[in-house]
Amino acid sequence: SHCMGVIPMSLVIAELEDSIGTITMNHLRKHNALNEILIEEIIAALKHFKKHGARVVILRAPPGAKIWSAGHDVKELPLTRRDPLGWDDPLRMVIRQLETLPMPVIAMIEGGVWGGACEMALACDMIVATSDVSFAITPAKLGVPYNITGVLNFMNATSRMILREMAFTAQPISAARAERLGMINYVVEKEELEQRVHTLAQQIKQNAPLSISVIKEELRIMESAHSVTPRMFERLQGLRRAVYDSQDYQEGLSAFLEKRKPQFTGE
Ligand code: YXS
Repeated sequence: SHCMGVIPMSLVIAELEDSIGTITMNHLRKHNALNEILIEEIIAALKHFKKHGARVVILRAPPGAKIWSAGHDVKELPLTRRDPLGWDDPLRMVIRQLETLPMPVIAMIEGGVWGGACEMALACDMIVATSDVSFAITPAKLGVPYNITGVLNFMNATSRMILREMAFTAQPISAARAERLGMINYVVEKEELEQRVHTLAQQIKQNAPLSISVIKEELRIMESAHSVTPRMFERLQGLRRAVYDSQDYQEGLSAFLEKRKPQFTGE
């Protein structure tokens, strides 16, 4: 459709033009931390684009952003005795929306990508990043027991040794290294970013949307085809509960909020 439309929102700018939907995460004061409102608006934009026949979606921050997204809003994580990443957590919801959207989503990245935002970027269908970008998997830094679907999403994005290095050190890796590892499609200089993403979007747009959507859904189903028995699942959930009930989990969150280094004791 040729409808040009900007949907009025507060933390996100959503535009649909010539069958390309663009979502700009625009909550700069909080470095686009993935809070409930920002996620709701991203999901609303994705649904609007699907309804209006967009062929491809671009997910970005404003041009020149220093942080693409600081990840889950730490202030929205439960302090204890509740799963920090349960089924209805906003981060889980937006990742499921991105994965089940019938059209491809290109993550157009400038600035740092942290924690849950790293999983959100990897839940997109392609990633184009500028050379300043870094990706960090941060649960171990905060004492968060990541959830099993999230870990599977990371597993589908990189190799055994790299995922363990990123998860256990919680250190960012550069876009150049991520590209060498095949985690992202392109690293480009800032001035090339718009053009490179636009070229990909145009190439996708001229192909058959029904074919693309069924291939995307086949990939999603096959990537998640792992036989985990109820017994195995419940054992992992029990292990996760012990972590989010731990002192270390509370220490991780408090240290972040108090802007100090955490002292983890293993309790
Ligand atoms: O001091 P004020 O109150 O203005 O707030 C500061 C930060 O606390 C806040 N902020 C956040 N608030 C909630 N959730 C966040 N993820 C978050 N990140 C930042 O924004 C204000 C400005 O931040 P500041 O002063 O640190 O800015 P900066 O330019 O010095 O540093 C930017 C960052 C992004 C490098 C730095 O803010 C940072 O390291 N943020 C946390 C990145 C991170 O570890 N994210 C993971 C969040 S937890 C998550 O995603 C999952 C649960 S998990 O960890 O399991 O993957």
